[in-house]
Amino acid sequence: MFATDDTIVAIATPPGPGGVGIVRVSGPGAIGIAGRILSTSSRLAPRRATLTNALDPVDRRPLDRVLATYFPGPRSYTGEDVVEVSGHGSPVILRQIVTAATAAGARLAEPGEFTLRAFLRGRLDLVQAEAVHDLVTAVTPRQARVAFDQLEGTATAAIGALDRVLFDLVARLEASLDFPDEGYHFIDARAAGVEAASLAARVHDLIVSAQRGRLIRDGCQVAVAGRPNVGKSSLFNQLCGVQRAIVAGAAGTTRDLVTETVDLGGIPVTLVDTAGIRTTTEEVEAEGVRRARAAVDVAAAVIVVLDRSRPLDADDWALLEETAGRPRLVVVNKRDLRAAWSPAVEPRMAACGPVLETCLIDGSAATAIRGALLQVLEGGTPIRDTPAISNVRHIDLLGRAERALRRASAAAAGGASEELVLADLEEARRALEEISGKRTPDAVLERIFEQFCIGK
Ligand SMILES: Nc1nc2c(ncn2[C@@H]2O[C@H](COP(=O)(O)OP(=O)(O)O)[C@@H](O)[C@H]2O)c(=O)[nH]1
Ligand SMILES: [Mg+2]
Repeated sequence: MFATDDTIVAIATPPGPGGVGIVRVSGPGAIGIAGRILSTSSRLAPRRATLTNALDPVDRRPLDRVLATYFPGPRSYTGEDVVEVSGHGSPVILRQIVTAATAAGARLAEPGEFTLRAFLRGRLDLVQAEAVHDLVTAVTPRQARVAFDQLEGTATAAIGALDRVLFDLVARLEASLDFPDEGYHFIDARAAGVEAASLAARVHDLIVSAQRGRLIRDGCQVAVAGRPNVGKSSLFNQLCGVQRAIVAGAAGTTRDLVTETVDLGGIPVTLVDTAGIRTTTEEVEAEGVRRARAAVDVAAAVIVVLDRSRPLDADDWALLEETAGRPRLVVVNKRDLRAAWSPAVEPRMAACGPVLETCLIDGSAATAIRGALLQVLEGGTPIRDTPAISNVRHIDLLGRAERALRRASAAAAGGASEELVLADLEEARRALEEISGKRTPDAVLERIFEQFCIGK
């Protein structure tokens, strides 16, 4: 990757004007560079805000009145000497301060490089570094909570607890191999297999709860589908809380996909309003219908909207059939109008899962729809506490650990040698260590940190 022994600089606050803007300098040269870009005569006192001026690198005239804070390593964010300069949030001034710092010997930081250094210097493990990114980019309070807990170490602790048990198991099995003649077996392959199986079950439980964590971290897509004019756009708008999609009496109004992300019980849900699905020969509408079907195909859940004031037709049944077996909410709309049919007496509707009857001309049904949709997304059991794991990279690696542990236990049960069982246990350990960053390939590190913004 990049050098880790030089001094880096970047604007840490978002682009554009703001109340305050912060330039962050980290590395062995931080304090020396601060001395050259600031007008303070004395060295900055550690962890104290010092009121001073930032100087123009060319004519040494004051650029801005700033507060400078020196965080000596190793007890700083990056683990190195850090100086933060808070000026007025003017992009021009902040850029000039950065230029002054580079003229004084700093290098422009790459995205995520401050956090990468924190990781490399052991201030954070990889899971916590990833949590920093999740916290910064969270859009719902619940995402922020999960990320903050992980930054505080919940996920690290959960993985660490598994790794300790596994480490102990591997150590005992290795000792049995290394000292076969001592007359004392620390543990034999068969017993190790039994322990591996129970550990696999613990990993599995963690994966199950992590799937729900993932829903909070990554959110999901929900498509609103149905025939033209049943009230899809009305439902979409009410869930969004704004008049986002055009609602009209004419059939075939919505032609392209309209999307909006909403906070549904802490889960960032991207709702997709679609064109009414019907058989049509009109070119633009037909394309809309194709896009609608594609959106339905990729969505995590589908809301199928039906109109109670008109008899169900072949298009309705086709959609119900296509979406059967998927996480789905069926909304039977226009209950204020005279009913042409009723879900209660329509025998084929019995197998449709949750059905909600609504009137969507006012907002009165929104709460009920949100509640029903949340239930569909959570798979029946509400996500109450904050799951320890939520990141798909961690979930994949936990899966790899679980498979290796199951292989170890199956091999041991089949009478395999200590060496063979050990190989699978080692593989499980490697997977856990890749999560925490103890043993993570550089390419993976690069991929993780390049998602960060510059200055973080
Ligand atoms: N009476 C009645 N009309 C509704 C209801 N929901 C939607 N509408 C009307 O039905 C028409 C089509 O609604 P829209 O949301 O555009 O349906 P879409 O084509 O499925 O997106 C509009 O004129 C809406 O005002 C309802 O519950 N009752
Ligand atoms: Mg519409």
